[in-house]
Formats: sequence, C-alpha cells, structure tokens
Amino acid sequence: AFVENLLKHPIFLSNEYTTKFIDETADLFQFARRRDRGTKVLNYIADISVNGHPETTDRAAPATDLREPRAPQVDPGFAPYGTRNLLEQKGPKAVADWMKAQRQLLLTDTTMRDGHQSLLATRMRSIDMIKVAPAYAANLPQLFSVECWGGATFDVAYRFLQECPWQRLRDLREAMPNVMTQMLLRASNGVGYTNYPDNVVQEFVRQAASTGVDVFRVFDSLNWVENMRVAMDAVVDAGKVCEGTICYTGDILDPNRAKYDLKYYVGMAKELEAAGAHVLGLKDMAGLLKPASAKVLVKALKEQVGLPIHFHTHDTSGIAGATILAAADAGVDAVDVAMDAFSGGTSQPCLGSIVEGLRNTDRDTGIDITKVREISDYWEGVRAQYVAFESGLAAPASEVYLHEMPGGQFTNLKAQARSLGLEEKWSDVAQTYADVNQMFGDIVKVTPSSKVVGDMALMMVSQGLTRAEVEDPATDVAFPDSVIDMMRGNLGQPPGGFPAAIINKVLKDEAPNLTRPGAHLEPVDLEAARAELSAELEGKPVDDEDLNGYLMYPKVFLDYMGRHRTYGPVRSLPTRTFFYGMEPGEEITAEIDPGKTLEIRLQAIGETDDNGEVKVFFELNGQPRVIRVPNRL
Ligand code: BTN
Ligand code: 3PY
Ligand code: ZN
Repeated sequence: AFVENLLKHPIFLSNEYTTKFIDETADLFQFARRRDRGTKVLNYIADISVNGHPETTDRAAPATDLREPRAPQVDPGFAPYGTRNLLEQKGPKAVADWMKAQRQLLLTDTTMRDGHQSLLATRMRSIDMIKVAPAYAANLPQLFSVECWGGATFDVAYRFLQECPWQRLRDLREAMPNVMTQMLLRASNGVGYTNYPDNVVQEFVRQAASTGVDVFRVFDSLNWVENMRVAMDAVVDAGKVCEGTICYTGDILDPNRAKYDLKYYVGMAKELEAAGAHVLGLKDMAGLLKPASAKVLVKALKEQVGLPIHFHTHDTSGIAGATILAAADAGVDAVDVAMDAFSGGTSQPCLGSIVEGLRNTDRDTGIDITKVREISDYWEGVRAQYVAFESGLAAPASEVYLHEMPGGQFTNLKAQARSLGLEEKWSDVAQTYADVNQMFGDIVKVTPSSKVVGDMALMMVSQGLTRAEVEDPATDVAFPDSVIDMMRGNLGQPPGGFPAAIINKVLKDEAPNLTRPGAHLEPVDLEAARAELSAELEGKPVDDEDLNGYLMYPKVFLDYMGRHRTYGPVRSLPTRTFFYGMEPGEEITAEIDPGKTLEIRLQAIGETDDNGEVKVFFELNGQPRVIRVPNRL
C-alpha cells in the first residue's frame, strides 16, 4: 500500500523525492514502517556514492578493476559428518573425549573472527563470510571448529557495519551445519568492556547457544577463575562445549617473570577443570609463547590435567608456526590457524602451512590442501576489498616480547598513537606499555585489561610522564577513567591483587572492592528492559536477540536501529558498494530476502542544486528511480 501511495503521490511524480519527503509527508507516514526496503537501500547507495563512506574516506582504495570474489562452487547442502554432528548426537563431553582420542592435530579456522579482527580492524562483513560457508561445510568437514563470532565482532557489526551480529551467526550456522561454530566470550565482560550483571551474562550465553554457537572459549582478562564461573556454568547448562581458558603471558622459562611460571598455569588449568570446562583453552593473545616454552607447558598440562588442550596464538613475532609445531610435538589436541590469505602478522599462523608441515607425520591433519587453497583464494579476493582497513604491519615484530600487546590491540594502539600525534614516539609507547604493566603488578593484558594498560600508556607518553613520576605520592596525576575503574575492582582481581601503592595513588581514600563484581551488580529486570527498548523503538516488538544486543550495548544498538530505519538491509550490498557506493553505468544485485533480489543500476549522478542536493538516477528492477541526497562534501 505504501509503494502504491508513493507512486501516485504528486510530489513523487514531480521527482521532488527525498527521504525527508517520506518522513514529513503525513499521508505516507502511516505506512512509513513498511516503507519499501529497496528505496532505503537506494538512499544508502546514493549517499555513499555522493559523499563517500566516513570510514573509507582518505584511506587506500581497492583497485577499480577488482572483481567480486567468487567462492568455490559446491553441491548445495553437501555436508559430510563433522564435529557438529558429534556434538548434536552425543554432547560436549563426548566431543572432549573424541578430541583426546585423535592422533591428527585438530584445527580451528579463525579467519571469520580473530583473523580479520587482527588484520582488518574486525571490518569483514557477513556477506563475505556467508558466501563461502557452504564450501567449508562441503570441503573442510575435518575442521574442529570455525571461529566466527564474539570478541570484537559483535560490537563492530552493529557500530560500523550496520548489520545484526545474530543474523550473521544464524546464517553461518545454517550454511555450515556439520562443523562446530566457535565464539570468544570475555566471561563476565560478555562481548563488552566491563563486567555485566550475572543474569545478563547468562541470558547472553543462552541466546548465543540457541542462535548457533557450539564452542564457547571463555576467558577472563585478569585470569580470575572466580570471575569465569557464571559464564562457564551457563555454557554447560546450554549443552555446548565449554572451553575454559588460560590467558598466557610472560615466559615460563624466564626466571625474572616468576609470577607466571609453570606452576601458575598448571594450577589455573586444574581450577578450570574443576570448574567444569570440557576443553582447556590456552590463549596466547599476544603471541608470546616460544617454541621451547610451549614444549614444556603443553607437556605439563597434558600430564597433570585431564582435559584436551586447544592452543591459540598470534604470529606477530613471526615464529608462532614453530610454536604450534612444538605444541603439536608435545601432544596439544587442537590449534587455531587462519586461512593463508588471512594469516601471519598480528593474525594466526597459516593454516595451509601447518597442514603441509605435518603431512606424513603422526600428527597429519587429514585436511585436503587443494580445498584449503581454493577457499584461501576466495579469502584473498575478499581481503583486497578491505584495503582501507589494513594496518600495514609489513614484517614480523620481535618488539612484541617487550610490550606484550595482544594481536588485535597492537595495530589499533598504533593508529591511536598516530591520531594523537605520537607516531614518532611509538617506541616510547611500547616501552611505557611495558612499564605500566609492571606498575599494575604484571597483569594479563587482553580485552578489556589491555585497553586499560593502553589508555594509561598513551596518557603518560602524551603528557611526558614516567612511571616514577606517576608513582610519586607527591605528584598529582589525572588517571584515565578505565584505570580508576580497574583499580576499583570492577574488572575483578589479578593473581595477588593490584599493588597497594598504585591502588592508593589512583583511588586516594576510596577502598577498592576485592570481591567478584557480579556479586554486587543488581540483576537486570529483563522484561522491564524489553519494554523500555520497545518504547524507544516506537512500540516495535523486541525479540530476545535484539534485547541481548541492547543489554550489551544500549547506545550502539539504538543507533544501529535508527540507521536501519533509514537505510534498510544494507547488509545485502556487495562490500565494494557498501564502502564506496556505485559508479554511473554500474549494476549490482542485492538479495534482501531469500529469493527477493534487487537489481540495481546507477544511471547517473546529477549536479548539486541550489539547495545543496544531488539527484541520483537509478533503475531498480528495471523501473527508473530518482533519489536526492544532500551533498555534504
Ligand atoms: C557508520 O556508522 O559510520 C557506518 C554506517 C553508515 C552510515 C551512513 S554512511 C552515509 C551516511 N553518512 C553518514 O555520515 N552516515 C550515514
Ligand atoms: C577479544 O577479546 O576480542 C580478543 O581477541 C582478545 O584476545
Ligand atoms: Zn587472538
């Protein structure tokens, strides 16, 4: 009815048609909710074509003749028996037993989560993942899991990619029914940066399990097992694989880093086993575990803990492949790798090279390397579309052993330093980051504790403060909010607590809370939150997925919904169109619903008129359409 009204409307017929016209024209407004999604998407394309995308302006752009990447073609629905089938049939404990009984080294492909999180600032769009998911199901059913959710992907999907992370998960799950999906969960910090009330964490895990996560890698940013139980219990209750995870820092072979020695890690592993983990995660988020240390650590964990071990690392230093091989020799059960085109540097080591490196050994992965190459060729084409988000780390960086920054943070912090005019002082930032770590008592640095250390280091370098000056009781220091929050105990407690000197300096007379934050955060009234959200959305019914998005990130979620009302299902646009708009003469298709495809041709872009507006001429499924957008350049 709306479209009919619109087509007959005199203003529309006179071509004086803008988004504003729709919003301000009362006789159309009663249908505004059902305003045709094609028009919304055209508005988006018109706006980006005229004004550019705020995130890619002034950044490197893909070659103009770059073609859309094509995924390997497979028989639709072909999905040989895989780990997901085992989980469905026999449950998580059977998956763990099966892992231990395997001789081959099991592989997780991280391309769809940590790979692009570490190389492209998490900007990979769902459409690029979903297109290749059937090829994973058909050709790589031997994978242990595909890590494709959690970490920073949740927030970035809403905030920067204008898409729903739950829908991504649902679509991947459907296209890949035989291989386990895996997510990274920051325990009580959910997929956010601060502790949430227990019932918010429980509800989030329940929903993630129900929408499609099979393996939950649960870690705490201070390695505080006490603060992991709520999330771990929720995973076990959901019948999914609970990977209770140790974050690795320091160097077990370095006598000067005795705080994180072999005994510490074995002790934590035993705590996680007792807490109900099915699998032990060993998460080396900065890539600090060296080959010789891996041999010692994995051997000890295998001997003293009954759980299968799943090792995750980053190749920032360039020798993480060697560490994986050493861990494999020592009996590690599964490791994380990224598809060749998304591997190396701050990402994971190279999947294809590990497959080849172990061929004809007793840890042979059994993975078909020709299928790996086919899929990686696709990923190479995908990556080329995201050059605007490349971090530019051109070579291995042994400096990582100094600062111990996680893979995802390294390049981010570099960009932050650049934007503060501290590019020339990067080596200061790296050293100061290490100093702050010592000042905080030598803590695990991983989201969100890594962000706190980064905030403090940037503040010190930009103000020219040394550690001694910060610690001097006589100087007055304005600490970043995140530092105050952490010293208050709001992220929990590191082993041995934070040093009294820094707590006193940051909090002055205030006493820190040393108990688990979740124990004193009021539970959220979920139905009241749902009603509040529904009211914000003018009465729209709110499902559990949207409610969980809102509970994690209230403002980010509402902003996303606001843009969604204006721009519609832009997730269905090709990546180049999403980030760069279209050129005159160009044609694209966008499947906005299964079987409902928009054929879009941009005919011409007009001149800017006296009102500062530009007419953009399209053909939508063969019908001429004119969209006016403000020229904001
Ligand atoms: C973002 O949140 O920045 C990405 C979503 C796209 C928002 C669109 S881009 C065209 C228009 N111009 C803006 O500045 N925002 C919207
Ligand atoms: C995240 O929490 O997003 C991480 O990748 C930590 O390593
Ligand atoms: Zn990682």
